[in-house]
Formats: sequence, structure tokens, C-alpha cells
Amino acid sequence: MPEAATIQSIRVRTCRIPVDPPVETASGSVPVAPLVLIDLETSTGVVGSSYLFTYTPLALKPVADLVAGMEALLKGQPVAPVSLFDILMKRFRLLGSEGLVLMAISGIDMALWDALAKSFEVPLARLLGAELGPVPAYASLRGMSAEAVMREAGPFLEQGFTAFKFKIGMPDPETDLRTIAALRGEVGPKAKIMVDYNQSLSFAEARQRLTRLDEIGLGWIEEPLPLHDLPGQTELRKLFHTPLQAGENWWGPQDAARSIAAGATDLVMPDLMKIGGITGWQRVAALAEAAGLPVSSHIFPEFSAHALLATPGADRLEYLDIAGPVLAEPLRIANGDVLLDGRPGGGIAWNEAAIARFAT
Ligand code: SMN
Ligand code: MG
Repeated sequence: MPEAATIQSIRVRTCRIPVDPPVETASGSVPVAPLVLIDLETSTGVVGSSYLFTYTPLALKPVADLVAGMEALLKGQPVAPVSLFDILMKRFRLLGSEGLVLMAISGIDMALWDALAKSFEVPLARLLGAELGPVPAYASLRGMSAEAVMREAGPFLEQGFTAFKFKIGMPDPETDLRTIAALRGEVGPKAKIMVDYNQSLSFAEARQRLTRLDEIGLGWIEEPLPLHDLPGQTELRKLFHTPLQAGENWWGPQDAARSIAAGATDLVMPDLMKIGGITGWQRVAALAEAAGLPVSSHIFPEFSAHALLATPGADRLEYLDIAGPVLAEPLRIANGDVLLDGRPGGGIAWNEAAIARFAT
């Protein structure tokens, strides 16, 4: 049993990584990945690492400053992620423990879990009580055009992926249908195809567009409506057979609880950064299990692989590699599964030369 460690310091760095090709969505594109890199040093010398993706460079410094500012609240505290998560969530209740604040708390939570797993010299999934094994994944494509998705799908097919997602919501619905048909032609009749509207439709538009999509046999239709339109999502879910997917934009377990209680989605996909890190994820995984909803992940594939292994009803990992350029090694993929090796922790090791290159 390792000696009880306390938090000594939190090192925060920022970088901007070109996203090539950019991630295109109906709600905007991501040509650059602003990342906050976190290294939490403990009294035993173990360092827990994690990263946050802030979507827009405008949020990069505010999130980095929030993480750095939380060091004063945590210095000397035990490496106890569950206890510290609740302390931090309560500490920011007046400001609101969601948005950028919760992103910062999530980043610290992931770094704490990484440090704890390293201190026990086990992979994070083992610390969470799970055995290591292949994590079924899907290839999350970046483009929205037929040319882009056909071009991107090829290398993923060679890696054995059998499930593919891309973002739709083009002005003309026919364009989306043509792109789905083009991807189907590329990946074959047995592969799963999922689509993602990134909250871009009104209820009336969704009812119209999903009427056509519902006949195609898609794996899921993700976020057709804005995040908080739970009544609309619940109504839409009753109208169509294709499973609705949501969760990447839930701020903490409370948002998940509201959506699941409203019966607003068939599938859930919490985002480790917005849901409260590993601690928040675990609470949502329990809610999903109680409601019988399969759980997938949203980006952050490194920590998500560990979290999914310890999640009842785990469905698929979203494979969208954003932080790869600053990591020492890419995730291993075989036959469309993510394969974790037995190294201790959550799997984040930095490529320091790359960080220097992309540092802001
Ligand atoms: C998405 C949008 C923007 C950046 C990363 C991912 C998308 C998804 O919603 O589910 O992949
Ligand atoms: Mg999405």
C-alpha cells in the first residue's frame, strides 16, 4: 500500500495544436485545438497528468488560470479525487460549478486519478476495479462533405474500424443524405454509420429531417436539438426509431440526471471534461445503468478508454485524436478497438519537444 500522498503543486501549460483537417460541425468548425496541459505533483514525487480541450482559443487562458488558481485550494490536501471533487464543487457554488469552472475541476480530477493509479502502479481501469481488455471504438470523421468522409474513412477501414460517425446539418438536407450514401458506399453494408447534428436544428427542422434519416438504419442520431430542449428531445425520441444520442454537453452529473429523467435520449455519451472528470463520469455511469442506457464517450480517448472499461453497459469509445501531437505515444488501435497496455495511470505521457513547438 503506497504511503498517503498529498498535493504539492499543479503545473499548467497551454498550447494550440493545428487540427488538420479541421473538425467541421453544423455549429462551427475547429481548425485549432487549444489545450490546457496539467501536471499535478504529489508529495511522493508521483505526477498525475491530464489535458483539457477548450474548443476556442478565447477560453484557453481563462481555463488555464482557473486550474492554476485552484492550486492554492488544494496544496497539502490528500490525493483523494472523490473527496476533492465534492469540496471543489461546493467551493464554487456561488459562481456556479459548471462551464469553465467545471472544466478546470474535471482536469484536476483526471490528474488526481492518474496520480492515484500511478501510486498503486496500476492502469486507471484496474484502480476503478476493471480488467484490461479491448475497448470497442468508432472512427469520428472530421469533414462534412462526401469527398471528405470518403477520404477519411479509408485509413480507418484499414485499422479495422466497423463504425463511423460524421457531422451533418448542411443547409440542404439532400446534401446530408448524399454524404451518408457516399460513406455507406465506402464502408460497406455492414458497418455502422452514426450522424451528429451538434444541436443545430429546431424541433420542426428535426422532425422533418429525421423523417428521412429514420429510414436509413443509422446507428444513432446525435444532438439534433439544443442541449436544454429536453421536452423537444423527449418528443423527438417518441417519433422515430433511430436511437438518439446525447451527453457531450452535459455539465456535471446533475445535467445527466435531468436528461435521463426526462427520457430525452436513448444513448448517453458523457464528456470527461464537462461531466466532472472520472469522478463525474462514475456518477453518470451509475445513472445510465439504472436507466438501462448504453454509455459511449466523447473525445478524450485516453482517459475514456479506462473509464469505459469500468462502465456497465459501455457501448463505444469515440476515436477522435486531438491531443495526439503532444503525446509521447498514440493510442494503440487493433481491429477497431483501443488497446491499453499495462502501464500505470490514465495513459497521458507528454511529447515535450512537441509541447515546446505548440506552446502559447
Ligand atoms: C465534436 C464537436 C467538436 C469538437 C469535437 C467533437 C462532436 C463529436 O460533437 O461528437 O465528435
Ligand atoms: Mg457530438
